Amino acid sequence: MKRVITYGTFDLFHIGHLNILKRAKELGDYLVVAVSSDAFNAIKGKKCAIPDSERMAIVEAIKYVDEVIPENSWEQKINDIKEHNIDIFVMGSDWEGKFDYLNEYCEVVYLPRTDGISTTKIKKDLKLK
Ligand code: C2G
Repeated sequence: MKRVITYGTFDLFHIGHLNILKRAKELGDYLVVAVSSDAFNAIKGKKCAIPDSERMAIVEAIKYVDEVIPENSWEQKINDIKEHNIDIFVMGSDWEGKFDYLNEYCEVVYLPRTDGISTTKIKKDLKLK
């Protein structure tokens, strides 16, 4: 039973988010997704259009996702990997190299981002702040 984890804000859920969750799940049998809390996004300097409770509910409803946990800090990944018996840590290629330190605890895989779509682009196209 290969267990996979990935992290994200998943604001204004779009095909890029769906693709990475689908492909993360294809790497194993069980997918845990850590969704950034509003408080943590403030630390990341990201202003979300959708509150964390709704972002978590949407991710939880995705058929590739088996479990959703909150992401409250940059530092929780090692503990999450241990606590959830994770075999593979997955992130999109925009994070390439940033989480290589997790190689000590599990396999680290960066998957190519989906071109042409991002939450920032959606906000710009909709003229949201
Ligand atoms: N993503 C993607 N293609 C896109 C947009 C996003 O593959 N066009 C991926 C990102 O690479 C990331 C995931 O979707 O792996 C979630 O993206 P965001 O919601 O933007 O998450 P981010 O703000 O990068 O938070 O500790 C890690 C952070 O929580 C990641």
